[in-house]
Amino acid sequence: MAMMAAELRVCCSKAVIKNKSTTRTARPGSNTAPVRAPVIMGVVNVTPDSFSDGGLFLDADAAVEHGRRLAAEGAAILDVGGESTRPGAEPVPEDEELGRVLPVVERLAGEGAARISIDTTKSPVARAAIDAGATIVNDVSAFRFDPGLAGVVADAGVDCCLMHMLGEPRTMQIDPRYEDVVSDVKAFLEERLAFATGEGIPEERVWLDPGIGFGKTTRHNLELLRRLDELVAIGRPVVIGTSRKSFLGKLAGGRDEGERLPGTIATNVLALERGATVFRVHDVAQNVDALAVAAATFRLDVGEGAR
Ligand code: PMM
Repeated sequence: MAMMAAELRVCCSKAVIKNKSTTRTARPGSNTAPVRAPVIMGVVNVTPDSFSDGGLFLDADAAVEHGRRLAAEGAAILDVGGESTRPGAEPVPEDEELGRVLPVVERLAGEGAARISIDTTKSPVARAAIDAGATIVNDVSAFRFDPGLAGVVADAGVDCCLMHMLGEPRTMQIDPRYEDVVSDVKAFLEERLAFATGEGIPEERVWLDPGIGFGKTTRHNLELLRRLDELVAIGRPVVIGTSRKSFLGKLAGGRDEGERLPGTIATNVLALERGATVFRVHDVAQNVDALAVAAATFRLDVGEGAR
């Protein structure tokens, strides 16, 4: 477990991810959850229809400029995606997705300011992105939509993030039901981890994500966050993506996408305390600051320049 943060092999130029040590912090009324140095994954959506930034960075120049800015603000990873996964979204043809993401991955990877993650469920897109310099495959279907993608990851020797989703984006928000959402998601992630290792991906290369908002009600999302330590106990780094999602707007009395940063930060701080490692966000600078303060508080580690 103590090796996890190091296993992420993130380029650590920012203070918030400088300290890779893992310590245990007691939390009232519960077991102890490991608190790890937070790693920020900035979202670069090259799509016309993503729920909060669709259409803003469809042009490759705009997407690259956005990625540069997020890296400068402290994102250690840039997650480049060319297919929206918003509820109800239809799949995007492979060549269209490739045309959106490839020029952006090539340029951002070439600049080396951050690791590049490719947010895709398709083998050909992942393969081309890896050839262009991506070192992480973020698959929101956890190899369910294209099982051959596991072999692409294994052969390339890159990392992957496997996320839970109930069904598919087109239908996932239609009356989602679980027996116990945390146990069900945990069983799914364990099964997907076993599939990945069976396909030749070393366990150290697999990160897991509960898929906040992917076939979940507000109560499901909150239960997953409240009991995140149960997913951390699987023993792999946990990625969390609450950024600007609709349940945050509902809980705050009806906030639009652009007004959900306070809710995003609240959930990320809680997730950090419960052991999450990677935080997928749109608003990098603000989350970097918030998580630096939270991490220092949990570890009583004020870092250089703050003594
Ligand atoms: N959320 C979205 C897209 N990709 N990947 C991971 N691993 N986790 C997430 O929660 C996640 C994701 C949807 O958000 P966006 O449309 O703003 O990118």
